[in-house]
Amino acid sequence: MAMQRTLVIVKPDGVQRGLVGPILSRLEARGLKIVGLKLVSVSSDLAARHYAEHLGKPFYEGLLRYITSAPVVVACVEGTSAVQMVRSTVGATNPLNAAPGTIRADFALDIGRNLIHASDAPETADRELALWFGDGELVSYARDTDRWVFE
Ligand code: IDP
Ligand code: MG
Repeated sequence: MAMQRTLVIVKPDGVQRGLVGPILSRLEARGLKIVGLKLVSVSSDLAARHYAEHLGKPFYEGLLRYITSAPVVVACVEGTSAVQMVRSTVGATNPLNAAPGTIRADFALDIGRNLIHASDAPETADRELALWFGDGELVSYARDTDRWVFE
């Protein structure tokens, strides 16, 4: 299994509701390693670049208003197959369809307030990480617990 890095954003509702800890805890508890972390007030330019694939969709304007409405917490997490690991821990886009035990099922009700973003493919992760993190903001380090997480 290949080591990957992926982008996680605790959206404004997650920060406002005091769920940064519980959300990041679930990823940490799985064994994923945080290698980048910061609080960001999102500019409309960054929001538009991040969500460029959704331009023209009915929910696009509302989505940009949502993501720029209050600070977000952005993290880069690393682990084996991290992209898929994180997506499956996050759950389906609509909390209504998210499996119990996933973050969106356990903490959210509305597709327009679904708490968290996670990159959907390795190429997306590379593009998004470059968008949100500058040179030197991601930190490579060893964890003493790694031999208890990885065979
Ligand atoms: P994802 O976040 O699970 O990858 P996408 O389809 O990429 O889902 O949509 C990006 C974000 O746009 C969603 O997380 C959600 O915040 C918002 N969104 C998607 N579909 C709708 C919708 O039908 N109504 C309102 N917001 C939506
Ligand atoms: Mg998406």
